[in-house]
Amino acid sequence: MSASFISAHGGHLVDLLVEEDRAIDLREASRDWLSIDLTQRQVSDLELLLNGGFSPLTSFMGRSDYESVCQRMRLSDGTLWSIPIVLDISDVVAAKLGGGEFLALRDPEGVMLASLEVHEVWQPDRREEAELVYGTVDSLHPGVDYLFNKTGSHYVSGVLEGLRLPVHYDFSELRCSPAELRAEFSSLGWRKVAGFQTRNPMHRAHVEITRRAAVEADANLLIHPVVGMTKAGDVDHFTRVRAYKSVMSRYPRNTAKLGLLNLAMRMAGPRSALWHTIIRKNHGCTHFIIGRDHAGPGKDGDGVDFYGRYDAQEMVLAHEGELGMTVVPFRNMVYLADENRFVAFDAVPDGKRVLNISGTELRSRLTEGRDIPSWFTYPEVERELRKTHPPRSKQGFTVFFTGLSGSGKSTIANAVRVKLMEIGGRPVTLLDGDIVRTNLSSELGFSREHRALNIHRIGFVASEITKNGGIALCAPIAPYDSVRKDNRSLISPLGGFVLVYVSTPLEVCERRDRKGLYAKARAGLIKEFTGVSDPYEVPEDSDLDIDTTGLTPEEAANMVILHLEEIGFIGGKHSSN
Ligand code: PPS
Repeated sequence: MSASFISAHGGHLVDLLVEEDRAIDLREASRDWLSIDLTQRQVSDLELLLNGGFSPLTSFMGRSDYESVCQRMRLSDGTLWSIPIVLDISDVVAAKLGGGEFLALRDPEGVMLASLEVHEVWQPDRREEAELVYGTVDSLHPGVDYLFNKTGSHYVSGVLEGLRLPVHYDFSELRCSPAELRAEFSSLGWRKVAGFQTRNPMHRAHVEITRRAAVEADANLLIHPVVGMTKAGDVDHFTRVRAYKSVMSRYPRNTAKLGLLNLAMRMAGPRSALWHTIIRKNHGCTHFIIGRDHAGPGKDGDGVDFYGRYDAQEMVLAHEGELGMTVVPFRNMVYLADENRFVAFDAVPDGKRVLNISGTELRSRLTEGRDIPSWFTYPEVERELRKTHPPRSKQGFTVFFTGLSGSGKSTIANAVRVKLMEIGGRPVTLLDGDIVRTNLSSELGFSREHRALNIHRIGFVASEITKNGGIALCAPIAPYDSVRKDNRSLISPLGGFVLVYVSTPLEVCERRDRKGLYAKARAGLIKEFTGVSDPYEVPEDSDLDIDTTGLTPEEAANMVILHLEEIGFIGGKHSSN
């Protein structure tokens, strides 16, 4: 089952994929087994276990390896390993396992990827794991958040056999296994290879660092970005990979190779850096480039960085000999404006003008459609970033009107719709309360649960419209604050979300009583009527409040249009109108 591949780069490479006959037997036998559908992170871990990216691991860790890794960064046999690789399961699944059973491990579509003969099931102390591995129990740390909020209560381990590797439909030519990379380096005669890990688009400073690293180490380059789970808010991997492909021509011909790594990052700073180095060794590297704040998760609740800027470098440097890998450390690079070159920040000559653009500044330049200087980003990279990060005037957005029945939501939303259609450039969809209740939620009533479900459905449709660059105008009562907030957090990352509170007072709505519903509600003929016999939670996070008592629909709609202009979603120099 376990083949080996010896090369100049690293040693024994684990291969857990079984022969076809065995795979057929396991698939048949699995009909009687318990199955678990793996999460995205578990699929990534499994892929690297099966293809040897995690050598010398031959399965998800058992309890003694897990505890030893947490406590002393070593497997129980003493081998250096810094991150627990465990298979978490729910208490419901755990309760069905006593040991000796087989588990079928499936991808989210149900395809069986591996079998696990269960040897151990245990309940870890997650708080202790967080303290030891991440050095914190602060849930603002994405690794801790995952451990506390998205991890099953038990871990399971045993003998792992791989039936097939997870399927990837994107960039398959760039997803090279450790064995493939080692073979390629060997056939190319690359004796020294410096690996570079990133989860960001490569700007000019990254290219400068890697080029210099190659010269310094007298090595070829493996540009090895992570395309598995990275940090929330990162540029999506599709955009990044198109950008990496375009930037490869910036390296001297045949000196650098691009490969993608389906790793689920843990953002554990120094411990992650050590892990990343071992993984790169398995992929045929002899050197590993480590810059500032490697695998850093940002700041904690007190605004302090979780790890020191160069902790990761120091950690790996301290274990270089044992790892059999050479670290190529880099300090933070800055641009010397008058000399058109990059230098380490601590090597800037006195009095020289230094330029730098932070990630936040870059995002705001993209959002506002402002220039990105070519000293910072190569034009081919900028082009790719702009495709998926258009300026606000080209992004989709949702205007979510909320307010009592008869407050004027539908009237304003309709007037805004017409005005936006007149401006043109983006498709507009009106999701009015009544329209939705007829077409999407016809089976729902007005209980708390049904109203929440109705608003979540509207939010889902609006999120799809927003994601695809359209405009969604929603006009339900949406009486509950938490449900409105769910929609904001669903939609905001995909484009704009503007909450308009149509604050027309109940007396005015009741006086208008266009549909005669208030009269019926007062007479007890309609139950759970908002404002009369059911609550309306006034929003405290509205972006715009409109009381239609003394306004014409035209005036109210104009307020919305002006607000959209003010925040950049209509107009602007990159707008098509
Ligand atoms: S909710 O709470 O957001 O799910 O409500 P919504 O989907 O906007 O539906 C409100 C419209 O349904 C009519 N209607 C009622 N409203 C409130 N409470 C009760 N019990 C009720 N029964 C029927 C009413 O016409 C609302 O339409 P608008 O356009 O808001 O007047």
